[in-house]
Amino acid sequence: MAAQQTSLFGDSASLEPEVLIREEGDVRLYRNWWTPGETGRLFQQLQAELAWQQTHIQMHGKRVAVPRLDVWYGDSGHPYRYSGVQFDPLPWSPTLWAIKNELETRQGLTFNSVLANLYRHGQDSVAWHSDDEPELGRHPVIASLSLGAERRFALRHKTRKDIAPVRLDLPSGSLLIMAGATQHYWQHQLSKTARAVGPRINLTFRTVYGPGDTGL
Ligand SMILES: O=C(O)CCC(=O)C(=O)O
Ligand SMILES: [Mn+2]
Repeated sequence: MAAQQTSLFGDSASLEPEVLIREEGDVRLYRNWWTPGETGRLFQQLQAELAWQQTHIQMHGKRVAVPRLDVWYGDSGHPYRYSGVQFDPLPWSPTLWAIKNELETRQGLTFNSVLANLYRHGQDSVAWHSDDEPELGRHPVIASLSLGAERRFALRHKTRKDIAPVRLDLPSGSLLIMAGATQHYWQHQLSKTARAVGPRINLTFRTVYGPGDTGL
């Protein structure tokens, strides 16, 4: 029997995304961007390989631990600031570099940084926010990859009550792309859950502009 040819990019490379937001934003979901076999291997590699740390931010004058572990990787010279803290990226790890290249090849996009989040259990989360820091430029393209436990993600329009919020469980192996004016008009969150859930890794690939770069 002839050996079956397995695609480098899994079986879902040609699938069209589901469009989740098209009004005052652009959000698309590729549910099966990776095959289940790939997600298990990548989750284990990233959990072991990345320098997960506890980040603290300034909130109302107090130093507060964020409810998750995280770490920035990327090209040097592109620091990122939020909530009063500057993050200098670590040099690309081998697995992150491979994922970045696969993303760029398959989606025709380019990135210079990634924020990795590790949600250890159901009490880890990300509160409502927009990724609208000035160094992300006017219309950031953010590619968000999910691995591990399925968790509830939501988007809500900042001002318009006539546009329904979007809620969905992000499956392991999915790719969510937020582009256009999404960060300007919409906020997103990953809520806590009382369910017993395993860990989840999320990678948000971004382009961070420096003061000398055009594109701001
Ligand atoms: O974990 C997620 O799905 C979202 C993470 C996120 O929004 C962020 O890190 O800015
Ligand atoms: Mn975000």
